[in-house]
Amino acid sequence: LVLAGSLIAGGGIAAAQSSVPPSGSAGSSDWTSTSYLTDKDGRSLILRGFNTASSAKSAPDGMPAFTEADLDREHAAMGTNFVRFLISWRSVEPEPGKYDQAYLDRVEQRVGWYAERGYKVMLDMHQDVYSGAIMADDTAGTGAGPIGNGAPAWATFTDGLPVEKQDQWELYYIQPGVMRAFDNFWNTTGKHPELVEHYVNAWRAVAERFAANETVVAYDLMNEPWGGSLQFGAFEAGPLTDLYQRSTNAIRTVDQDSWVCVAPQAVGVNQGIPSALGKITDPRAGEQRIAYCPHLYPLPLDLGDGYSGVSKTLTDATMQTWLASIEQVATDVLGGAPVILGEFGLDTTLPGAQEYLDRVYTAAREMGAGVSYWSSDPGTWGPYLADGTPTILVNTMNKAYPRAVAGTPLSWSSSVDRLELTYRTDPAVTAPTEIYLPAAGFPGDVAVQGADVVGWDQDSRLLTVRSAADAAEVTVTVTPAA
Ligand code: IDC
Repeated sequence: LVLAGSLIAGGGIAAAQSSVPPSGSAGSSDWTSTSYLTDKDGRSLILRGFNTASSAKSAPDGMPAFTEADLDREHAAMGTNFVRFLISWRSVEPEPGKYDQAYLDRVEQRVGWYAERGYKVMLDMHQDVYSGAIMADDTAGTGAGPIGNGAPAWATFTDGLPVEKQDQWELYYIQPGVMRAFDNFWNTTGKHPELVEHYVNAWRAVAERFAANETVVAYDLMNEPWGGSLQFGAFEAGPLTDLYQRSTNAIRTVDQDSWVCVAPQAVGVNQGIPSALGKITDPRAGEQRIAYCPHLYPLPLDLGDGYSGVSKTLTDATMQTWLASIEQVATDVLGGAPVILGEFGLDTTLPGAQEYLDRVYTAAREMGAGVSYWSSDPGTWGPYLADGTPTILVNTMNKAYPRAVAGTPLSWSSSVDRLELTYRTDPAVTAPTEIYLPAAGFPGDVAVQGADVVGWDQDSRLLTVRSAADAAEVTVTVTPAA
């Protein structure tokens, strides 16, 4: 991402960075987030899945080119339990104040596919470079143009400033017309206070539809926020935090239980720079349900290098600062929010790709973070090429993991034929702990230590176990039966 490179290296926004609060602890590798998203039974969820999909961004009907058969293949081959499902403002609110219920029907149908297979869904209000309407073309009238996606055309005000063709999509972010569209959206120009209001109300319309839906567990309020002429502290602690608070308040008027997920400014923070996001207060009765869903895109990988040599050294350094930054926001700012790594990904054919994937999944496991990989779209970044050939992602994803834990996970690990999970029990949770075990390492019966087997279903590959009622802390070990 050249843009991040020039912003970071150029120091043009160094002044804004000084308003970033000092980092708390130094991102120790044994950091475990203190909280998890929970299901209706109160079990902690460990979420693994994909972003589905980039193909939705400019589709006229707003739907990804991802069929129920594609989901079946993913489910059988990788045992995923989570999706970050892309939705868009232009599809939700195609005309000011008119919410497209037929679009929400289509989203609900897809959510139904996931529900049938036991998944949890996070709806992601996606945008890249504001809107498809930043450049005139035959689809720009709907906001579904070929460059950019997200906002409807009626909410796109470039004020006649130019948007020139760029070789890399990220570079559109600093085109004058795009900068102005964001400045108008955030009302930095003082001319469009109505736009954020519309955005907030669009979220309320979505939440109204999915409030009673147990499969939709989270709302990712805005993909990769960009502040236009406001950056870092001036943006994140200002209009971004404000939009998150207002959206949260609006969602809570119709939906008390879904998690609200917030992300930092993308440029810079995706590459490990600290965030200046402010606290969001959840008005719901009971525990806060605010989650933190940052992205991870180390600069060398984004520029097309593999995970080797200098690029690896720099990526490792990024990981260190990124972890510290994420921990600081989740713990100190958001008060112990669960973390979902909303996006990370790379071209899986690059040298060192396997090692990088393993490294990130290990970090996510140690943090207790959910993960949605970018993305399920066919190609070398995804699990399958266009002709259906699997990439290294399929085997990388298809690992044993606890999905729903009757308490708070303290640590877990797995190899091909062994899973170990330690958790603090929660007497209020009566549902069993659920563990996914792939066929490769667990072809037949299983041996379980530390808990009683409730069920083992070799079709769904789900093992359910229950621990002794009086145990405060439990370690469960699963291996293939001898
Ligand atoms: C990319 C798609 C690419 C598309 C581009 C612009 O892979 O085909 O042209 O978006 O819409 C992000 C974004 C995510 C990007 C992804 C990979 O959130 O939308 O998808 N990425 O570039 N941030 C960093 C990387």
